[in-house]
Amino acid sequence: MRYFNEKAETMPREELSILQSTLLCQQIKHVYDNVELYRRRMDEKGISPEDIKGIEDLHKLPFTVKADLRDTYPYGMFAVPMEEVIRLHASSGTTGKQIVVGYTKDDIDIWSEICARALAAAGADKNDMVHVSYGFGLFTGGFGLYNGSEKLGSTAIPVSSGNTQRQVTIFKDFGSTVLCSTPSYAMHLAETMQSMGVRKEDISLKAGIFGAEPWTEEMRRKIEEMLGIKAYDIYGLTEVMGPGVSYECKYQCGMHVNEDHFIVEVIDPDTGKVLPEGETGELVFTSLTKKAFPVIRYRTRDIGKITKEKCTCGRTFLRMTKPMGRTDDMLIIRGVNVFPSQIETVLVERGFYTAYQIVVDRVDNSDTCEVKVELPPETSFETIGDLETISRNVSEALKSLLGIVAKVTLLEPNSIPRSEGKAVRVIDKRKLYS
Ligand code: DLL
Repeated sequence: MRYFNEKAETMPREELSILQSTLLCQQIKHVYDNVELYRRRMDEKGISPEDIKGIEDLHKLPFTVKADLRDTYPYGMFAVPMEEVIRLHASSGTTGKQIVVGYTKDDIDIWSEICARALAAAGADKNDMVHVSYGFGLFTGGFGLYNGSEKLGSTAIPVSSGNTQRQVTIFKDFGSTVLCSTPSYAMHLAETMQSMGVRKEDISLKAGIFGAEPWTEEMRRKIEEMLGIKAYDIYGLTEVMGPGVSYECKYQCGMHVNEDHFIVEVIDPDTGKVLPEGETGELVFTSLTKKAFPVIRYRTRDIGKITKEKCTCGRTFLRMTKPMGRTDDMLIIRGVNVFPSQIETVLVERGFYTAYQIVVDRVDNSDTCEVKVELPPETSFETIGDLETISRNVSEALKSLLGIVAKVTLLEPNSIPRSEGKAVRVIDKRKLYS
């Protein structure tokens, strides 16, 4: 059993609650004293830091939403003087202003530790070569896993994203053993390996740590098979820290939330009511130890659920499910709610594992949906003769399993552009008209 910090990761839950309560009280005082928005919100609700005596009082505090972080751009939510901030990162938001976050030296130490925990849980140690293909820059992925690898003492290979053939050569020549990338980029690397004639037996990869975008169990199995590795999920977001907020252990049954640094709640996204363990809703995080940019009850818009059931690995931290999507990712197609990840499940189960894109439009006031999917490179010519039947079958599966009417277009291998970071899965043209 591998832990990076056994004491913290296996702490009895009663002890953890006491620790969380102590840290929460300190954090609330810190934000009340140092961040105008938190102070104003609490004053408006008639709450003072003294009213927060422990985690049982968390629900009294107001939520924080993305707009709050945007409205205070760039540094309005920073809770320490700039001289204590040693690093900035920013969210990769495609709309509106970015969200800028800061870290003190202690914040970076904590972030490094939680990423080291994730690497250790995936079986990495000092002897490993950690190949980091997440982008290095304002995006948190690259530096997060890089810091984690250094903290663990393994050898970091900070390749960043892009130049995919070169990455395959590095696998072979440098002996990379652990790959850190988005799952879609891992798939692209696997395809590139195939096209270069490099077999999984020719490289030394044994594990991958994949996150930053939704991916399905079916995709996990495919990546594991193609690269000959065990694929682990990792979750996080810029606003809360970056990667490492939660991480998977070798039992791959949900991601352990680093509860000595974050409190997670699940709420009903419509009413804001806190939901009981096991119910699906929006994930909300409070940072307990982060000093430069602490968030209190931050609404992530990610949809998931949590369980406190004991995990065979011995870690006591509760587990969250792989987020199935974001509240703002959910497509409503002719009134039917569907997440892109559900479409991915249907496709991968039917052998379409490489790349796909969902194009939603509105024609004559009615929603249309086209699922463009690439044929796998190994498709034989006999099958190609029957393209129409294949697309009809996939279309019927989408209709019967998800209730959506979609036109399925089969494309030649490699016709959908690959992303080096987060994959673009959905093109919703309806947004252009609103
Ligand atoms: O994606 C941080 C990260 C880097 C996580 C590397 C894991 C690995 P942002 O760019 O701010 O930060 O995007 C955060 O990505 O709210 C989720 O919607 C999504 N996301 C992150 N991890 C997962 C995951 C980084 N494992 C947003 N599964 C989050 C599904 C994920 N979605």
